[in-house]
This record gives sequence, structure tokens and C-alpha cells, in this order.
Amino acid sequence: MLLQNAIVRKPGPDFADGLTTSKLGPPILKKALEQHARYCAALESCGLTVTVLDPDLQHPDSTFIEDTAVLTRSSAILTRPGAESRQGEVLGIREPLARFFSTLHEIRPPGTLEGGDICEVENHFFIGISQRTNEEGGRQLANFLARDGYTSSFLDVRGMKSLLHLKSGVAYLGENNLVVCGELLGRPQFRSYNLIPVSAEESYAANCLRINAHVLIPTNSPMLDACLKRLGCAIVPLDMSEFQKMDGGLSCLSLRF
Ligand code: CIR
Repeated sequence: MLLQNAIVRKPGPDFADGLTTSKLGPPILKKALEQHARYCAALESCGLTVTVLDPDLQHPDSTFIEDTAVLTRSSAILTRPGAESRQGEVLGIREPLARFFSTLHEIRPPGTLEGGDICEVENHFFIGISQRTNEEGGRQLANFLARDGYTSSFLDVRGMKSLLHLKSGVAYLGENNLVVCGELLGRPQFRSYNLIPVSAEESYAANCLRINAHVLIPTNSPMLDACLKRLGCAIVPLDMSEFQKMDGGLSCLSLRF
């Protein structure tokens, strides 16, 4: 699918107060803002028009905007993050999405769902059931997706403590190519794909991002870089160090459509 737009939100002054499990130390805001600006420039160089939203001063994790919505060709589904401190972020994405989508749905309690758990593969959506997305949230999403003509299936990743979200460990690059890390490699649901394994040392790079003719990957992922180049991918490497410190990867910094 040709992507044309992205919505991003700049990190705010309290970015370092967000949720994290990483032991990489506190992020440096100035550096995060520079990395964010380069991320936006990379999206533009891949052909996207980027809408940049102001920081949400109430929500330190709100730069990880992917978690607040799931987008299809014809509708936007506002999520209900499983992390309570993030639930208020959704309010701030309704109006920006309404500029582009005439149909908006929302995940309602007791459902919880974060966009990082949703992996779109052609006309199918894998819905990760995780610490953040529950089965009720997954069922509500599956119903909205079915109305728009998509199929979906659940993938339980609750046992995989190293994964915050499903997409922390898997990325679809088109043409049947699926980048997959760790235990997810053995999942029967992925058997029909051309699996591109990511080693444990480079597990952070499993969250890479295809945008039209390019694939964005984090810097310092030489094995994945070489592997994707062999497949003919045009790679855009991006330094994501400050976002990694807050458990965020390439996909979580934008909503793309
Ligand atoms: C969180 O723990 O919710 C944020 N600090 C990171 C969210 C990353 N989101 C994503 O991978 N989709």
C-alpha cells in the first residue's frame, strides 16, 4: 500500500518521566529532539507528508503516538492503552485523525489495546495479546477490522517478557517478507512467510519500518542491515538511542497511512 501521510508528536520536556524497563539510563531531551527531527525528515524523504503535533505536556510517553490508534484504508480506531498513565493520550489524537478519517471508532472498557501490538500484513492484522492489549480489546478491534474487510488473528506474547508489544519482535516488509526475532520465529502463524531472523544482539532492530520504497532500521544493526540489502531493500539507518532508553522503537513514533 502506498503510504502518503504520517502523524508524529514531538517529545515534551518531561519525556524522561515516561514508562521504561530499560537499563540504558535517562534519555537526553536535546538529543531526542534531534533524533526525532531526523526521523521526520526520513519519513519525508520516503514520500510522506508529515503532520507534527506539539508535545502533550500531560503525557510523557505521548511521542510514542503509534499506540493511540490503529488505521485502516477507511477508518481510524482510537485505542485504550493498557498502561493507565497513557490512556489520556488518546484524547489528543482524535481531532488530528478526524482531519483525515471520516469514520472513527474507539476501544471501550474493559478492553485495552495499544497500536504497538498490531501488525498489519496485507489484508490481515496480527493482534498481539500482551501486558498492554487484552483479549477484549483485541475482539473489539477484530470486529472493526472485519467491517472494513480485513481478517485478523490473535498472537499471545504475554509469556515473552522481553517484548513490550508484538511489534517489538516482528515487522512486515511487504512481498511476504517478515522480520522476526527470538521465540516468535517458531510461531506456526508465521510459517508461510519468508522469515528474516533477527539475532538476540540486534533484537531492538526487529522493530524496523517499511515506508514505500525504503526500510528504516536503527543504526548499529549490521547483520540485519546486510541481510536486508541482500534482499534488495533501500535502507535508511536512524539513531534511536534516546527512544530506546524509553522502550520505544521506530514504528511507535508515527501513525502512517
Ligand atoms: C511505554 O512503555 O509505553 C513507552 N515508554 C514506550 C512505548 C513504545 N511503543 C511502541 O513500541 N509501540
